[in-house]
Amino acid sequence: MTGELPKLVLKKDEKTAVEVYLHGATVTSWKCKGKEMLFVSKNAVFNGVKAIRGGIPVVFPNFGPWELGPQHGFARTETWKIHQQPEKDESGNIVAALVLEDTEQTRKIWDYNFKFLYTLTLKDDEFSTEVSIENTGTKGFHFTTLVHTYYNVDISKMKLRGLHGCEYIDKVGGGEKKEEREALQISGNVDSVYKNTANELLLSTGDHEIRITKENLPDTVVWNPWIEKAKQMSDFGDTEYKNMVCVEPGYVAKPYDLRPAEVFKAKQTITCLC
Ligand code: TA6
Repeated sequence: MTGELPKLVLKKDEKTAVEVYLHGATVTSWKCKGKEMLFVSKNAVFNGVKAIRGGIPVVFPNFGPWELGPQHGFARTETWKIHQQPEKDESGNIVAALVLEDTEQTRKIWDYNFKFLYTLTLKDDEFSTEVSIENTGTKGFHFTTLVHTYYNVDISKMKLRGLHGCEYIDKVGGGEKKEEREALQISGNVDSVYKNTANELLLSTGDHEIRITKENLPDTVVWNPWIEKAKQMSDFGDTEYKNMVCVEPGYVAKPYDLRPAEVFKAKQTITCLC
């Protein structure tokens, strides 16, 4: 039930489109070649309060548990404003932008001034999300940010390449490890924070090859809840772990210190290669 929450539709043609809700600036659909590339749980809640379970939730100003506010920060549960309606650019791509600025509500839990501009660009086989975070106040602040991208996959066939040799924090098994595998496959609960990863990763979903390219997002989180954690999530089907994986580019291993008037820019580009 996607409800009546306001959203933008970026439509290039009958087989190429993106949907993004103002709630959390959450992209909930990227159709490429007529196929839905992103996973959204059939139990996802669209009540304008809870974070939408799936698509591309925006994590800011904190990745993970946060002593000041909700896990993964407030960006994914705030209502963003339309900065630019979807429109065709000179190259025939569809561009739209949403914006989130500090409010009385956000300042109550995190007393800083910011402007987060989120620009979406849809091309034929490629979709990018650009992050621009400006410190609009007089106080410096630190933050972590990440695009929490959920992909439709057959988990029994899924392979993720590009993390070989990276150091990572294993949040399931504990400790810091080094990735020895050339291609990551998942057969259990995985929650890993890979540090200083390559700017290009290749995700084989079982049906498609998706190239994940990132700029100024040095880290990559890989997550699948598997059986027990899937059961514990009310907004996630008990067996949905079989057809999703999260591959999440972010700036999360250490916070970024943003000085007054400074702008932090980052970008994720996902391309369907076949
Ligand atoms: O990105 C992985 C992760 O941090 C996991 O630890 C898990 O908590 C996941 O995010 C989902 O978090 P959420 O708050 O959306 O349930």
